[in-house]
Amino acid sequence: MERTLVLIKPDGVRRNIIGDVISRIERKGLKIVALELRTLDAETARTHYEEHASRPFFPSLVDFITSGPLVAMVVEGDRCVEAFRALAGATDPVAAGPGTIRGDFALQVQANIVHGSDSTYSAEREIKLFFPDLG
Ligand code: DAT
Ligand code: MG
Repeated sequence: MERTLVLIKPDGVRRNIIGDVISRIERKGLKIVALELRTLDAETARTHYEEHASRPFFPSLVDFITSGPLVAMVVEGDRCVEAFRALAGATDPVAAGPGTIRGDFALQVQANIVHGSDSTYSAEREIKLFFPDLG
């Protein structure tokens, strides 16, 4: 069964919409198989976003993702990488369609509420980083 890493980023936690995001995942028919509230250290944040290390927004992205507790989840289901990316909507929340998480709740590209792995390869790497004990 395919798995993906989902984060409810610190902006989503601060805005008290953990329940709404989880509800959308469950309504879709996806299964949460691991879940943890935690605050990332900078090194873990830099590893998680390593593909963006050379981008100008990288330092700000690391500050943002470590700015408070986030919810990390492993989500399982048929084509769940693609399915969750569709639930999340486009990276830029202004371009994200209504009915998507980012489209409904966000306005700024950095504070866009959720992360979802972009491929099964990324999912495997990210799940290992967040949940090293998961089989
Ligand atoms: P996604 O989260 O949709 O996979 P991404 O991997 O391209 O998007 O970027 C990771 C995060 O970095 C994204 O959720 C928000 C932030 N980000 C992306 N592009 C940005 C930009 N041009 N300015 C500021 N933050 C940006
Ligand atoms: Mg990405």
